[in-house]
Formats: sequence, C-alpha cells, structure tokens
Amino acid sequence: MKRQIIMLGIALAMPITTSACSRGDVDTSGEAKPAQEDQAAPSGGEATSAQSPDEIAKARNLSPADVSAALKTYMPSGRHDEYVQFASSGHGGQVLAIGLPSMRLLKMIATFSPEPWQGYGYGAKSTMDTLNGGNAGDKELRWADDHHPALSETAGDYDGQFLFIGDKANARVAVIDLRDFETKQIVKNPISNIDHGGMFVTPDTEWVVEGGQYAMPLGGGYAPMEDYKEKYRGHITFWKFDRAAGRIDMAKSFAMEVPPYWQDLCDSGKKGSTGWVFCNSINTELATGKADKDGVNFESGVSQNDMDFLHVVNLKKAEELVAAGKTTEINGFNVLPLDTAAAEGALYFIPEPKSPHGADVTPGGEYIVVGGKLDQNATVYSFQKIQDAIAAGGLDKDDYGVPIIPFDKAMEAQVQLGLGPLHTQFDDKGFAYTSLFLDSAVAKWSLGGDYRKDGLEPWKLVTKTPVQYNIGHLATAEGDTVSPDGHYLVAMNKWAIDRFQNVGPLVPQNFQLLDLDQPEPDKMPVIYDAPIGVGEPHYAQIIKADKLKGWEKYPEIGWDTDKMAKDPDAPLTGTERVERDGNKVTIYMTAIRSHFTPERIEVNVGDEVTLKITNVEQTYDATHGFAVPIYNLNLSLEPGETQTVEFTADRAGVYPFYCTEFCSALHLEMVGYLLVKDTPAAQ
Ligand code: CUK
Ligand code: CUA
Repeated sequence: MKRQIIMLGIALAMPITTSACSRGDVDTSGEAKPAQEDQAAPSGGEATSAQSPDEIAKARNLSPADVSAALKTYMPSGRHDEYVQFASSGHGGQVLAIGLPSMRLLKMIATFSPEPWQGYGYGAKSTMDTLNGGNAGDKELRWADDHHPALSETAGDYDGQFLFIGDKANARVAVIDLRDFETKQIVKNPISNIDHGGMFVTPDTEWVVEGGQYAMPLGGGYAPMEDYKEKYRGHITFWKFDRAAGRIDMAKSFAMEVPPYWQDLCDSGKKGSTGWVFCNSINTELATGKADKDGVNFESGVSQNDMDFLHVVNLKKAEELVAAGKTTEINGFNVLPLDTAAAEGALYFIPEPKSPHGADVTPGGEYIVVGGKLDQNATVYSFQKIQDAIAAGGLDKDDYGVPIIPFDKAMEAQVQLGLGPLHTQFDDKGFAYTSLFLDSAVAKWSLGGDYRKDGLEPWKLVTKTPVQYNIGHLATAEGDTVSPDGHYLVAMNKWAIDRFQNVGPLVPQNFQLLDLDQPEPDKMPVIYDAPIGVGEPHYAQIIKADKLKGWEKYPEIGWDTDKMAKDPDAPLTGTERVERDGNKVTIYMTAIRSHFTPERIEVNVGDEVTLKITNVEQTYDATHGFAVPIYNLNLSLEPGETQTVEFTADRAGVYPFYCTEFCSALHLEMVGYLLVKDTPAAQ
C-alpha cells in the first residue's frame, strides 16, 4: 500500500512525465500526454480570402466539430457575453473577469497587488488604505496567492453585489464591490500566517468562511515542531459581513480552533443544511516533515492514512457559543477554543478517503461531495445521515476530543470516476461534474435521490472528456448555487504544454470551455481554449451577466470610492484652488477633456502636499489618468471620481504631470507642470 502511495505521489507531482516515471503497480494509463511532434495539432490554417463558410473551413482545415465550436463561442462585435466568470489569478494576486462563451478577458481586477492601469497602489489614497489594511503589522504585503473567489449570495443564489477572494499566502480576505469592480477592503487574519485561500459564503452572505491550511501556533508565535501535536493548531475563520457597509466586521468575526490537521476546502450548507459548514482536511497523520536523512518528508508523511477527516461544523451552534462569550482572544480576535467546540457539538469529524480535496455541497444541500487526490472515487455524504448519526450519539472521539461520525453511517455513495478526483460542480439536470487531476479529464456523473427523476441509474459515471492538461478546479454556470444553470463548464488546467504558441518555458494557463448543451448526455466537447497569461488560477465562479449591475459612471461628481458617497470636500468645477498653511499645501484640482485645473503647481522643496482631484466628467468611459513622474504617483479617475494623494515634495525639479488615458484629440495637451523650487519650505 505504501508503495502505491509513493508512486501516486510521483504521478501527482509529475503529472505529465511518462518515460521518466516507472509505473509500479499503479494504473496511470489515464495520464495526459501532450501531442507528439508528429501528431501535433494542425496549425490554425493559413489566412484565406475564401468567403463562404465551407471554403473557409476547408482552407483553414476546420472539421465540422470545429465549426460548431466556433459558432457556439463567437461573439459578434458589440454583442455582450451571457455569463461572466470571476477567476482567481493565483499568485498573480488579482481577479480575472472573463466573458462566456467568448472567453474574452474583460478585466483584471486589482486586488492584492498594485496595478497601474487602475491606479491601484500608486498614491491614490483609497487604494493605499485598502492595500495597507492587508499589511501584517509592519510587513507591507504586496502580493497574494488568491485561490477562491466567492460571489455574495441571497438565498443561496449569486446576487451580483460583492465578490470575496482569499489569499492563501498570507491568510487574507479581499472584498470587491461589484458596483465599480474595485477592491474596497483587505483584512489580515490576526491569528494565522497562512490559510488555503478557500473562501465560501453562507447562503445569505452573513458569513464569509476562510478555511485554514498549514497548522501553526495560533497568533503567530514560535513553537518547535517537536511540540506540533500540543502547540500547533488549525483554524476555520468566520468573517462577519456587513452588507450595508460593504465591509467585513472584524469585531464580530471569529475563528474556530481545530486540530493541527491541514484544513483544506470548505463549503457552506444550503437549503436544509444551511447553518452547517464542511471542510475537508489532510495530514491527520500530524506529519512534521523531514528534519534529517532518516525523516519522512511531507509528501509521503501526509499520505500515510487511508482516511482523513471531513470537518463538520455546526455554525449556528458556534455562533451561540460565541454570543455566550465562550471565546478566548488571540491578538484581539475572537477564537472559539477547540475543547469547547468539540464538547458543545459545534464540531464533528467524518473519515474521508485518500488524500481528500474539495468539499462541495449539492444544490439542494442534501449531499456533500469530497474528492480524493489518491482515490478513484468521489465520496458522497448525506446531510440527513450525518444528522441522524449525531442524534444517535455514542460517538468515539479523536485525540483532541472531537466526536467522530463513522464513515458508513454518513456515506451515501462512492462513485468511481477515475484517477485523482478533486472538485465538483453541478448543473440543472441532476448531474455532477468532477475534475480528475491525474486522468486530465472532466467526469460527468449522475446524482441520486431527488435529482434522479429521469430513470437514469444514480451515482454513476456518465462520461468523461479529456482536457489539456491536469485540471485543478472546474466551474459550471452558477454551478455551486442552489440553482445551477448548466450550459457551460470551464476546466481550469494546471498545464498547457503544447496547446499554444511557445512563449518560453513559463507557459500560459489553459482555460477550456466545455459545452454542456449537447443533445446526447454522454457528449461534452471542448469548444474553446483560452490561454491565461497570468497565474496560477485556482477556483472561479460563473454568474449570469444580467445579475451584474455595474455603474457606468459614479453617481455624483466628487465621488469618494472608499465611502461610496459624495466627498463634501471634493474639488468641483469653479472651486479649484491652492491653499497653503506653512509647509502644508493643499491643491484642489479638476480634470476634464482636455485639461487639468490648475495646470501649474509651484511648491517648495520639503512641502507636504495634499492633492485632491476630481474627474468632473459624466460621460461613460471618459476616464482620465493623473501621473506624476519620479514621484511614483499614478491615478485612474473614472467619471465623477475624486481621489486624494499625499506626498512630500522632497526632490526639487520640474515634473510635467499628464493624463495617461487617450481621452480626446487633445489628450497629449492634457498636461500640467509640478514645479518644485529648490527654496526650502517654510517650517
Ligand atoms: S485548490 Cu487549487 S486546484 Cu486552492 Cu481550490 Cu484545488
Ligand atoms: Cu484625459 Cu487624456
């Protein structure tokens, strides 16, 4: 058994290698292989002057399937996509908004990292405040590994108002307001240095759930790894979301202390299971890594046990315990202690097989599907059976006192899908779709229970589509809500190898669009390959585009994008001026096509300058930039927006500032001069 684990471990780490990897006793026949040189995909075809569809298809070497794929995804100029996919960009630290089915990149929303086009992190006060809100004390964090976006929900359906995204690298959460698609808040988890970036909301978005990952002493202090079992801990953090304020409320949030297993991915209960949260975990072995030549490395140490624990959290109960004051404080943050959670029925475990990954609740909330990276099955748990087992009582406990629900008391079905099942999404016809990492495929399978009114055999594999290559997450349209749409599935593949023109050894990610609207249920062809030049994306959610109600311009001129209200001190047309108080200079400036007012600013070296600037335009898309060379200042001002920058004029010289958006025929003339005189500032 051990040998198998190690072999699969190799397969997992080296998903594509075939010759270098001895096969042992493991079936790796499903391994993805890139097309060989002699069987490489045909080129896209030559440019052709042919005009009829048949002639074009012939000239470009397109099969009938290629032509239908093109017709299903092509979006004529000016026509809008039906869906928008919000995808993480992984350690790119931003969020991608992609139109479906065209797969056109609409925006990369600046989130955890500075982004010049959006004027994010280059002096604009609201953006600096947002980024600095995510600092860890004096450590300025300017990148993230964002994994899981989570759209806000009302009654379990996406409502198009907010988007949350978790940063695995630094245990942070960002809040994006979908009125202007701007990041409004970043919160740093005060008790942990790292998490999984897993982010899931409860059905009415009262809570944003952050799953932990690698255990550490909570609070961030030091403890030797020899004390792992006693001093290291995991956490699941529940961030309270204040929808009216559009912000996470740190004071009302709390974490649940859990054993130092590595919590992984969570999902919230829905409908009947609302109020419960499910998180898979790995490393119930309590592996601590290879410290010397005789040690066991994490890769095999974490893969010893046949079962890890699905964490089952009674969130309603946890809320009661927190309200009753049964918490401790770590770094000023409410923490529900493990022994309290375990003793009071807020936390249960259920064994889950073989290197589990993913926990996905079915649309009706009846079942929880867990993948197993080293398993061939998706394991399905029944929420009702879990409740029955809890009610029956008499449960054994793990070493930390957490009651364990026996596997066979909670399990509803195991569905054999193939190698390396990870994540599962759903459609509107009672089917589930699971990514198979080792198989490089998407598996479609039938749910059971009330989902099966069509006479199809329940809990059965229906079909598989190979993807290129080694898929991580997948997303179907609204596929993790109470009412999935079906239609489209995006496979978010970890490797692309030969699928695109070579751009050097760092290869684009490959998002593949699969068509779920085929007449035969056993067909779901790939109809588009979209190279993603930023990485590495993990999860994505796909929302019906008409649920998004983004603004075309800010509602009033002089808009403060942080407070989402008019700034009473905003410069407006006619109120532009320069005020001086000793060495403090305040400039009230406006921008309109094609000039700034004032356009000549004189200060003394050493002056402390506050510059407030309003784009007084009310025309859709009439954005102006404001860039000051050398001072590292760069703003983007959408119509109506007011921004503030503060800087010390510490270098004398002449600094022409200019508009960075080609806003009009006289855009080049949209310029001004910042003159920093070498006369020392008044004190
Ligand atoms: S995880 Cu990346 S493939 Cu963070 Cu959702 Cu599974
Ligand atoms: Cu404003 Cu160019």
